Amino acid sequence: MATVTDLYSRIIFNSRGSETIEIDVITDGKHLGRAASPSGASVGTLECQSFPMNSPQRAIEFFEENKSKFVGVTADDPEALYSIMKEVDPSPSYSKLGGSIAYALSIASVDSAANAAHLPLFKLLNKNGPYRFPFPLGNVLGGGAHAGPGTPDIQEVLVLPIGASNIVEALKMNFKVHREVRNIIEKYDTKFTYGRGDEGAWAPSVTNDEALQITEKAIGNAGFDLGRNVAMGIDFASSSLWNDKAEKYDYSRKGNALSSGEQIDYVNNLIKSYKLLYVEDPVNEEDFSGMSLLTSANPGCFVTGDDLLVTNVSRLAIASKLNACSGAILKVNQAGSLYDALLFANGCRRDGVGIITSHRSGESTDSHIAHISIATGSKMLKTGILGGERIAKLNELLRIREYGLIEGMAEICST
Ligand code: 2PG
Ligand code: MG
Repeated sequence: MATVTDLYSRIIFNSRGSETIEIDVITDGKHLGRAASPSGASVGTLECQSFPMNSPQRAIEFFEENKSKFVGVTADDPEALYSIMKEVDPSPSYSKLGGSIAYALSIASVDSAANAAHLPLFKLLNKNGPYRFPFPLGNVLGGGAHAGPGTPDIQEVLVLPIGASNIVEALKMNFKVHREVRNIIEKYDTKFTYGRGDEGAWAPSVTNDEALQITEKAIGNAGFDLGRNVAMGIDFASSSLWNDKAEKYDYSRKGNALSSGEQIDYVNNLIKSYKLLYVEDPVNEEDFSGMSLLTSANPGCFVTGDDLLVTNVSRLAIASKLNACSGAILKVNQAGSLYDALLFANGCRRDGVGIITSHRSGESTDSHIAHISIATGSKMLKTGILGGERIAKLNELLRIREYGLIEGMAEICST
């Protein structure tokens, strides 16, 4: 067991060049743990606020005033750290401390404890396993809040290498499809400059339908069968499309708007046409009943809540009661601390909801989420596709292989 002896905080920059928080936790005077908080562009309304008064500087000042309270805590125990965070900031969503401090502090602590115990982080967080590799959920073509004008309204067209028998093969398959997507885009968008969005996905000037057709073709051109070797998925990020006043989904780049019922028909049709194995936030963040309709109509597809659930146990309880989700995004910084996120993961396993551990569009070069995905029994790990901050997580999976503790790939059948 490692005891926290020193803490340091600083402001660094994320992959978008925006300020974020990094914390160092030292245990027993010598073991360094370090973590930096990510941040989203399509943010759920009920997510933790990243910084008090939207100020990273204010977050650092508040942490520095209070950090002595964390000295002496057992760093191996996310709950012990959580209890002290709650004494410092009893608000439900860390509005005084800031979600970024809660994230960085809780992950740096277990990082340090793992170093002290000479254990990989996933094993510190889950002593007994079983441990399996999550399937990498790759973002190959994108638009929405992650890319500029002219790109699709749909935020992410995703691929999942379901036919891969090991993690190396899985990563290679995603990269191969991503390369093929670029080759095909050149035929659709003659002015394409190989531009990419926040997560490394290609960001061409094409319609939603073309984006899906391009990805389907790319899977074939890469030598894979759709739905057998590689499956497709979509993150609609529907809350970014939802116009509350008009009560419509505003596909402004395409130039039309859909009512709630039309959106559900559209999603159902896309699931059929492209054999989608995964749809994320297909309806806006308050539409639990729309999610229930999609979940019951599509037992072979992970109907997944991101902005809908915001990694929050109370939202999960509503969803489970209504059978609204077969998949749940787990983003530690939506919940705040690692302990909050681990409680959410326990709830998902209890309710039979598949866990998809996820990065944010604004990321650091940390790789902790690779370990968190294995410790929580996640079926998938969502990390964008390319760029140093995305590859950092995927390469960590390859290092984890060397421990010889992982028993193959996750079970992917949805229900
Ligand atoms: C999402 C994420 C990551 P953001 O919507 O799932 O892809 O985006 O971090 O911008 O919320
Ligand atoms: Mg999402």
